[in-house]
Amino acid sequence: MSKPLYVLNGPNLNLLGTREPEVYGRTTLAEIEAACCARADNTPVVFRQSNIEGELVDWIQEAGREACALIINPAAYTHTSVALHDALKTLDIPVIECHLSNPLAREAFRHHSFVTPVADGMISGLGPKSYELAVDAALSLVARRVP
Ligand code: CA2
Repeated sequence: MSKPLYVLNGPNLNLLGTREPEVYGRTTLAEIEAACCARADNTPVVFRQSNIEGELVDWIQEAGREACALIINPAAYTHTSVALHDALKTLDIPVIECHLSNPLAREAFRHHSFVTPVADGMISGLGPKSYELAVDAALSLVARRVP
């Protein structure tokens, strides 16, 4: 079986579909997981969410050992976390940063990302569709790689 695609989600994304639907929509994280699995087709997907920065660091390190590629929506840690930046920088698999909203169209404190400089690409602003396009992007980078 092929190596899985890891999809990691940061703080508060477990609330998707239940709070602030005017900002983040009505789709739940479980529905986004199902859409990612369908989009990834034969590639298995490991889909996780944590509110804890260190747990996300552990999972990024795990992805470096186990995954073919990583998609990460670091949520608020996008704008604060040197720890996530440092962990992502150690990876030699494709990394796609993914956001539901467009942080650049929001408050100034969301305009800086510690993740973008250590990602291969970033997809944002398309709601749950951002995740599906991130799956396409990650798997196309995997297919393009020389083993
Ligand atoms: O647009 C995104 O995906 C974000 O990563 C979402 C983060 C935000 O801090 C980033 O700037 C952009 C926030 C996730 C919080 O999710 C909630 C979901 C439902 C209700 C409340 C928060």
